[in-house]
Amino acid sequence: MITNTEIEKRGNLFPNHIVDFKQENEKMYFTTENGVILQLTILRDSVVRFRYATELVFEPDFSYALNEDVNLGYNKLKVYDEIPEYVVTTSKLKIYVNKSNLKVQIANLDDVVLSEDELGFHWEENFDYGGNVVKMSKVSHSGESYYGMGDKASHTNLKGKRVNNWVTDSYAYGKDQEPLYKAIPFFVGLKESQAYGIFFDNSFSTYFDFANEKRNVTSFWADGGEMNYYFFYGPQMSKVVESYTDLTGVPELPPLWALGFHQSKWSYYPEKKVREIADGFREHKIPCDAIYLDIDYMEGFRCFTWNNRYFPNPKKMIEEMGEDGFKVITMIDPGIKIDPDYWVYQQAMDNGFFCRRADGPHFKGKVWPGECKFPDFTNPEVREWWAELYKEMIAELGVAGVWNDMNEPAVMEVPTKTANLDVRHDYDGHPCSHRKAHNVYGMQMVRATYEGLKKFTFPKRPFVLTRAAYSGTQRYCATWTGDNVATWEHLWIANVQMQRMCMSGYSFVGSDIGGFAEQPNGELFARWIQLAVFHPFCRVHSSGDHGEQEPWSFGEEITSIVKEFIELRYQLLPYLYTMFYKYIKDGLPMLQSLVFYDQEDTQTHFRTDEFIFGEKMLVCPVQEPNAQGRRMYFPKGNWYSYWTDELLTGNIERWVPAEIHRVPLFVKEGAMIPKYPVQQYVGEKEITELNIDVYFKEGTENSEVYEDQQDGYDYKKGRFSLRKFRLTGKENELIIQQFKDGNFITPYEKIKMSFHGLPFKIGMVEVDNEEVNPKDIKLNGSNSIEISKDFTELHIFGK
Ligand code: NBV
Repeated sequence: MITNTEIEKRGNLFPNHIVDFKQENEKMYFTTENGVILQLTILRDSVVRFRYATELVFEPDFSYALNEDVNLGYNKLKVYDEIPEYVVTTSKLKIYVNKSNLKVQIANLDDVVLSEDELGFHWEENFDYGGNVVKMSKVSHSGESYYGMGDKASHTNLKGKRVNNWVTDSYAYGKDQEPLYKAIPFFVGLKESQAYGIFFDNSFSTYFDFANEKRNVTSFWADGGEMNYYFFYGPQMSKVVESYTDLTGVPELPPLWALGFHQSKWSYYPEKKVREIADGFREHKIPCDAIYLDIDYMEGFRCFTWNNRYFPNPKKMIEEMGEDGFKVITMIDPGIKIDPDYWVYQQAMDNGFFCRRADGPHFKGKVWPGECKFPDFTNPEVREWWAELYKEMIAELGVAGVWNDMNEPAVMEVPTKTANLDVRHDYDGHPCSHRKAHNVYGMQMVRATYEGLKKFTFPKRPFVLTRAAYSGTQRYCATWTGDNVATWEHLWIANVQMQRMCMSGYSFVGSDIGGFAEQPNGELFARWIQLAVFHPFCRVHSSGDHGEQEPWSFGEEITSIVKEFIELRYQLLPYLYTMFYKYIKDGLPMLQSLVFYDQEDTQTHFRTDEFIFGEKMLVCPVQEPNAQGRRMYFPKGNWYSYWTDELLTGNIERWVPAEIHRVPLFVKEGAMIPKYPVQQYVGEKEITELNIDVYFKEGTENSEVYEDQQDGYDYKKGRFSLRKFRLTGKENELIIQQFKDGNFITPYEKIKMSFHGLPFKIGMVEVDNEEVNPKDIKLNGSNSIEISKDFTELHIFGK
């Protein structure tokens, strides 16, 4: 890795004084005497784009990261020509552009500086490849913190770290190892309680140095392309992440089964084995919705083929699995075996779909099938062809989802682990080398896969999973964190990676539960399950060469613990689904690091372990062996123990018990947590009653429950049901108001409310202002009642 100092020594170039200013609506151009142009675009009052050209020329404006439906528009834009700077103001920000050196300072309306150029934009000409190494350095203040950046296996707060974004097959990676599988060049900065974000939209290898090399400098740079970054202002972290997520997009709702439990291994084959695993789940009564087929289902690792000896009749097997409530997910890799008799290879050859080297020959690389060629997924025609290849697998055989592996692309037996840098790509009509296309290659592959699945699973929703990702990939698919290891340290890593990905706009994420490489013991496996049932994507996967990793592989005690937690996940499905709905509606991350939950509390700035699941549950995994409990921090608010209903105050660190069958799990006071009965798979049972756990609070709290048909697209036409609850607790009363939206008729008629922490015994109950005879409303003991689902106000009075 090149260091800052090395680069500086090699001759940096800097903008000099501004000689021209021009404004075209939301775009402003500041031109310096030595040919640098800063194009400043106001996207929203709190979202500003900075783009720099050298030699007076901008590259064509194109990015794979951006969402087409981004919200644009601002309330106010004024530019003042002052000395010594231009001042651009919106209704949220003041941007100062220095006339003598083009340095930028961004402040809020109270003139609190949020981001300040240190050296600012500078560059170095790249003699090997042409173009520039483009760089930006900003002042870093003591007490300033940094979060986000995708899948980095480091402390959630990146202060003091340097990271590199170059998507890499990182088998058995370690803590702090760089680079990893994803390139998400977006961070959230937190300075004196003010949050801002920076997204450096540049697909070349990018580097971020968070006050690592110099204590007071944070810098980022790229091996090529443009200095092109977006600045987002909070002041709340949630606002920053929402704005970034809006810019780069969200997925559509997944089918509900995709939020169930999934079981995978490299590899389950032949068919008999797959059936055996499926039967194992049903025999143990452990819920499971999907079973994965890894590369061995293919014929000689040829994508879109089946090994007939292992799977003589995939359609029949998939059908039968379907009758038992299982979906089958298959793997597809990017490498296409060089085999003149193989139709996929022939088609790609005939159409010129494979990537070429600089001088013309095809790029070849060794992967599982042996020598392979690689489709250029940055060519839209190739993506269309690739999408069509899924027709048989999905529409005819009934495969429900696909995982794209090795799409960095990973290449074996070469030190770089990937394609040669001179490999050419179409880049959607902006031809370039692999230096620029590498980080988006996997993203474009999985985009094509998604298009295919969307078409062929219709009218159902697609499910796609990727290993490699660049910003924006969240629009197409879920992702997993690659080849981790069955160690306690990796349990810690999984926890921070999930929080970090969620903070980086990518919520549909999970780890290989139990670890991919090596073998977990029962305790580690159980602890990992206790964490991962709270991750948006929940799948056990392992390399399989070290033994079994099914939920029942570790003896009776562990099996029953694992079963209990997977059951809990199934109970919480409506809560998880509502989280997902909020993620795509508002860009709200499904998991929140404590700093995200309460940035005002400096105690949260360096916490890694605890996180908020959805908006109402606090989880803190146990990350070491033989623990009877652990210390954890409770953020602001009051929290009920999920296990005992004990009410604990926040803003304090304390020891909590957590024997092997318990994970520290707490519910926010005032929360209403919806639950379904345990099912062996999504759709097994008709939901005849919605259960809501109501956690008493003196004061007011809002909760929501989103439901729809759990699959298909009717929800987009208004066929969804959104229940918004407002709970108000008083000394001797509890009022729950319901506001409904959407016209989906939920299958159940009743809602059963179970009350936790009620400070009084239920006396009189009024529904919609009418006193109800307790017999009619079915008072179940003293702490739960059943009422008709469409009430607008439930009023409970103490005795
Ligand atoms: O296809 C085999 C594995 C897969 O199980 C794993 O999940 C991927 O991350 N794949 C990597 C290739 C082999 C890795 C050693």
